[in-house]
Amino acid sequence: MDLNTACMKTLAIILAGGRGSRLKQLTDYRSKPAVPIAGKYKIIDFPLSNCVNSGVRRIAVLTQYRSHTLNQHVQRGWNFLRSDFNEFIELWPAQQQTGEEWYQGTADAVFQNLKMIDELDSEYVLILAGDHVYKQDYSLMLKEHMETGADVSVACIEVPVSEADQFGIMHVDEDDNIIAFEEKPKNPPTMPGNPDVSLASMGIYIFSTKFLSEHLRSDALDDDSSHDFGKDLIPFFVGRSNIKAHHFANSCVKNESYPDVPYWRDVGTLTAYWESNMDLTRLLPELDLYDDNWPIRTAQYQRPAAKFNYNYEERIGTALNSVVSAGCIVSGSTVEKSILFNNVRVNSFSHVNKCVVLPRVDIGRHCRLTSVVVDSDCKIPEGMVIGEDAELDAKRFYRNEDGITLVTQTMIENIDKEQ
Ligand code: ADQ
Ligand code: ADP
Repeated sequence: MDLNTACMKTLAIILAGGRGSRLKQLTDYRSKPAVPIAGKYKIIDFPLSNCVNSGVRRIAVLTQYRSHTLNQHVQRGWNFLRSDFNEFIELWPAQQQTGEEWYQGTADAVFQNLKMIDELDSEYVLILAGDHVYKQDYSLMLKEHMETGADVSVACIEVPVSEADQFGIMHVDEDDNIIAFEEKPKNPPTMPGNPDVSLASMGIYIFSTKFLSEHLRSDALDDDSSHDFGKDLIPFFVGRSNIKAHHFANSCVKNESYPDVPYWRDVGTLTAYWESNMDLTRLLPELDLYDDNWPIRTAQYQRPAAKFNYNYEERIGTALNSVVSAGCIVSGSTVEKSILFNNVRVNSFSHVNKCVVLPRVDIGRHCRLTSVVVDSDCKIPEGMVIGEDAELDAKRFYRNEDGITLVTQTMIENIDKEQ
């Protein structure tokens, strides 16, 4: 089978049901794949764009936890594929297809949809997480999967050993056969000859459909298991099946400015979230969003262009080293090393520094915000200072050990009530 046909005969399943609780109150009302990122996107736009750009255009998005804005986003922004060309993006919410239970874990989420998967008559299944930021050409991973004749291919990347306890960690032999796999090990093993680095699973898997379907129905997952790919299914295959590691460097879409950096982020924590947004304000970000050859798509609404009102007397009213999205108005204030999502207002005499400001936020006059993540729809009252008094911030908002403060609408309302 040629590669084009193989891509057309691949079903991508995007697991988008998890909460991502380490993002704190940012995922109180939305699942992690629905978290806004990089000025105008949601995290799920990355795997979705990768699929479309790779030629894998039969896509099921499996949703469960707080999926309202995720559903809205996918329905409004991603409904352009043509079913008469056998291309689609469908939402597959948990719907108790196989019993009384909602999705128990990631493998169970796929298991509960096996009837639909079988009916689609696809040759391969590509399993993806809905909550990673990266650019990957899945067709290159599929090519390798076909060439090696593997039953399962697991995409992997080298991570610092200090972070390795957050991932599935593997050992491979010289032919990239996976010979050991442990999910989130307390004492992560390192790569041979390199004590600083471990080889981590990216939670991206390719299976032959028949193989996956047989094993999900068989006793690979007993009743006591957590029904999870990383915890149960992948370790089960080690030593039993032909399970191969696919190195992300072989299929990542390269940034010309950083040809040796395979960019991939699981923006799991508030600091990681803040940092990955901050990266985009650098002179040369590691993530290239301006590459026309690999566009990242999203839901687009009708919005006017961003506007900047300069106060010539006071000499303020501009944005420096910042990313400012459509519909924003920066008026008589300074925005520095920050990222403003759609429809943000920054009013006179305010200073916004190293902040991530989500859609529709209104920052009143005379505010000073430093290293703050402001959740969508917040109204920051006139004169409020955030990011300068750690103790006060910890009382009113969520402030983490790295000095990043998260401000949500509920937190602001609670301050109002106390006063
Ligand atoms: P984690 O990211 O910790 O580890 P998990 O929390 O299960 O795994 O999330 C994987 C994806 O599945 C996420 O996109 C999440 O939204 C989704 N998901 C979680 N529960 C779901 C459910 N019940 N229904 C539908 N979707 C659900 C995994 C692997 C590790 C690997 C890391 C890489 O298990 O081996 O190293 O990903 O980040
Ligand atoms: P968030 O995840 O914080 O809610 P979004 O910007 O995606 O961020 O907004 C959520 C929803 O708000 C969107 O799905 C859409 O329904 C609505 N929305 C946002 N901007 C507009 C707009 N300009 N016109 C119409 N609806 C909008």
